[in-house]
Amino acid sequence: MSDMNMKNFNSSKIFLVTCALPYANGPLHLGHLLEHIQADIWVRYQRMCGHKVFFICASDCHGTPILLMSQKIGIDPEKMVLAIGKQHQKVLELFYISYDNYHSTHSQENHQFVLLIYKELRNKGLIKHRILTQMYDPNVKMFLPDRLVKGVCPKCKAPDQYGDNCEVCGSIYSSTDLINARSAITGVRPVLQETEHLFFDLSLYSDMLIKWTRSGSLPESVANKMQEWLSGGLHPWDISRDGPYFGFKIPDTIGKYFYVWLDAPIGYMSTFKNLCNQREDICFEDFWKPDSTVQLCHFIGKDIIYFHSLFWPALLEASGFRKPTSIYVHGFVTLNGTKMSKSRGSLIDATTWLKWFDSDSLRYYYATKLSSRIEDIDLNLNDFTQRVNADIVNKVVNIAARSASFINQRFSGWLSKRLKDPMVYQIFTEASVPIGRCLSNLDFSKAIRQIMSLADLANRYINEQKPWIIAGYKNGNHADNLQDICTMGINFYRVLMTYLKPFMPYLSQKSEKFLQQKLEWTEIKSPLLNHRISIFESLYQRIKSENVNSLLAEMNRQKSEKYNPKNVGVI
Ligand code: NOT
Ligand code: ZN
Repeated sequence: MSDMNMKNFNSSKIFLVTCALPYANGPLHLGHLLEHIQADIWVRYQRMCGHKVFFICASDCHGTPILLMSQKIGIDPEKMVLAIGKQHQKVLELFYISYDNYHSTHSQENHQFVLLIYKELRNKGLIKHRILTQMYDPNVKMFLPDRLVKGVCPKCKAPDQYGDNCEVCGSIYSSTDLINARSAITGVRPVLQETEHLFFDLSLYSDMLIKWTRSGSLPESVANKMQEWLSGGLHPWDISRDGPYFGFKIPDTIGKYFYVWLDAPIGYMSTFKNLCNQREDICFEDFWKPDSTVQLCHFIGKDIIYFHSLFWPALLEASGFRKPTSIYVHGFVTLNGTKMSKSRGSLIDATTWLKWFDSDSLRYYYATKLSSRIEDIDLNLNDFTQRVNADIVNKVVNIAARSASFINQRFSGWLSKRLKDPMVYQIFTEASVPIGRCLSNLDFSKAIRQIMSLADLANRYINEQKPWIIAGYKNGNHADNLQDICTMGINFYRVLMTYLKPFMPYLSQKSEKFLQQKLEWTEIKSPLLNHRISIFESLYQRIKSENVNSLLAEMNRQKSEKYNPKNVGVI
C-alpha cells in the first residue's frame, strides 16, 4: 500500500485475519465450521465498527495423506486439491464466511515464500542436518509417518494403535516402540532405515518466544502452557520429508521435500500476497514488515497451538518478518455430548447440514455457546432446535411481525414522525457498548444473552402497550398512538438485528430489505422515523424437529461410505 492509502485507514485499525487452512483431502464438517464461524462473526463486527479487515484462508494441500488419497482414487494430487479446495470455498460461502481471498498452499506464491524463508534460515546457519532411523515400508518404498504405522501399545498392550500415541491408555511414544508394528498402507512389517533430515534450530529464539508469549498475543492458559514447553528447552524442528511426498522440493537435496507444516503457515503470507496481486490498494510489505502496525490475528483449534505459538513466530523472526498480534484458540465440537466421529455416524458434513437446516441457525447456535475460553462446544440437536425457535422465531422476528402488520395495513408502511418513548429506546442503543465489548472479546454467548434480554424487553413493551386493542378503536388519536407503538416495535427490531448482524448475515439481509435500510452499528442512535418499510414477509423459517431425525438418518447412511471426491461430484 502506498503511504497515501495507508493514511486513508488511519482513523481505523487494519486487521489481517486467518483461519487454519483446511486439508484438501476431505469434506468440511461442522467441527471445521466452528472456527470459520467464530472468526467470521468477529470479522464482520470489526468491519461494522469501520475497521479495515482482510480475512483470508486457503487449502492446505501437501503431505502424505493427500498423496495417498490421490493415488487411491487415481487422480493427480494437483487436480485433486484444486477440486476439493473449490468445494470447500463453495461450502464456506454458503455459510456466509466472508473471505476476501481463498487460495492454496500448492501455489506459485507459496513456493516462492517457502524458498525465500528457507534460504534466509540457511544463510543464518539455522538449518542442521541429522541422520534419523525411521520406519520404512519396502513394498511401497516409502518412509512411514507415525500415523501410518500401527501395532500393539508398548504400555497397555492394546492392539491396533497408531505409531504416535495410544487411544486406549493415552501414552505417547514413537512408532519404533510399537510391538508388532505394521505399515497401515500395505500391512507389511516395516524395516528400520537411516535417512538424513533437515532441522530448523529454534534454540536461538527461546528468549524471543518467552517475551512474545508474555506480550498478550496468546490466551492466558496457552501462554502458561508455552512457558512450560519453553522452560524444557527447544528441540530442533524436523522440516524435511523423504519422497514420495506431495509438497515442495528442498533445493540442493535429492528426493527431499519440505514438511507440510513448514509450508502451511507460510500459506497465510502467500494467500495475502495473492490478494495483493489482485488489488491496487494494499501492499504486502506494509502488512509483513517487522514493525507493521497491522494486527495479524490467527484463529485456530487447540490441537495446533504448538505450530502457531512456537514454530511460526520463530520462523517469522528468523526470516525477518513480523510476528502475529493475536492467536485465538477454540475447543472442539461434540455432538450430543460425544466426540464427532465419522465411523460412529456422528460427524456432520457441512453440505448435509444445509439439506436440513440453514446456515444462520448454526452460526447463531455456536455463538450462544462460544466464549473466549478454550472449551469444547456441544451441539445438542434438540437444544439447537428449541433454542433457535425460542430466540429467533418467538422472540426476535416476532417483534417485527407484531408491529409490521399494523404499519403495513393501516399506515401504508409508514413509520411515525416521532419516537414515542425515547427513554426506552435509549436502553436499546446504550447496550451497544457492552455488546460490542463482548463481540470484540469473543464472548459471544454473553453478547447473545444481552441481546435476548433486550428482545424480552421489546416483547414486554408491546404486551403492555397492547396495539391489538388500540387497533380496535376508531378515532384519529388512537390511530396515531397505534402507529407510534408499532414504530417503537420496528425500531427495537432494527437495533436488535443490527446487533445480530455479525451472527446472522442472511437474516440481516432479509431484514434490511424489509426495513428498506442498511443495518449499521454506528447509526442506531438515530431511530428510523417518517420512513416507509416493505411488506412483511416471513423473515425466518421455524426449525422443524423432524429434520433432526432426517439428518441423523442421513449421517448413519454416510458412516460406512469412504470419501471419494469423484463419487460426490467434487471432481
Ligand atoms: N491443515 C491444518 C489442520 O490442522 C491447519 C494448517 C494451518 C496452517 O487442519 N498453519 N499453520 N501453522
Ligand atoms: Zn496403551
